[in-house]
Amino acid sequence: MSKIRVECGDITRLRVDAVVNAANSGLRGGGGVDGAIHRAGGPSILQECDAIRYRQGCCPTGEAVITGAGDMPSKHVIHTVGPVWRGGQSDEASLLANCYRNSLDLAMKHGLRTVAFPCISTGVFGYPPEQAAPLALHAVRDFCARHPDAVDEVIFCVFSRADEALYVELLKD
Ligand code: AR6
Repeated sequence: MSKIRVECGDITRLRVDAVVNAANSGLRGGGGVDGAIHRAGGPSILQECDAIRYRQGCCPTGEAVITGAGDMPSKHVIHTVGPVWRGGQSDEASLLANCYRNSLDLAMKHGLRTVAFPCISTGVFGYPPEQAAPLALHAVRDFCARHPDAVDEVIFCVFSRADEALYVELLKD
């Protein structure tokens, strides 16, 4: 059984097996949590991202790739590319669910047992947080139900009190 909980704060400070990055398909770093992860982890993360892009090209929306975590206390970064919100009729929901599912799948394949997610797509990419949160939780619960021994703990690492309130309410059920 996996434990699912919410924590409010900077994901780069978490001592977990994997932090998930809300990346872009070029894997070149950027703003938001992506920028924070590359700043905190140092240049090795971008070097590994460059090597991945050289090997397999860009990371499509909904997919995930893995690197080390450089100078961060976590061990790995799972970079996933969330959908840009275009009003909700462009497959955003299933693409966002794929991010959570594929990130956990990658964690499972690498034997990583504690995983922290930011609120993927809800910053620069504009996905409404109140729609993203139940979807994220459903995708994670579904994965954990299908793979009960895969991970010990999934943390939703929110960055605002508003997002914290959303997840606290949803986790009551
Ligand atoms: N720890 C945890 N969460 C954070 C942190 C942090 N240090 N910093 C920001 N957040 P965003 P997106 C939250 O914009 O919408 C980048 O340029 C933030 O408050 O980081 O998927 C990439 O390169 C929000 O709740 O990601 C892409 O181009 C959440 O992380 C694009 O932005 C996601 O916001 C991806 O946009």
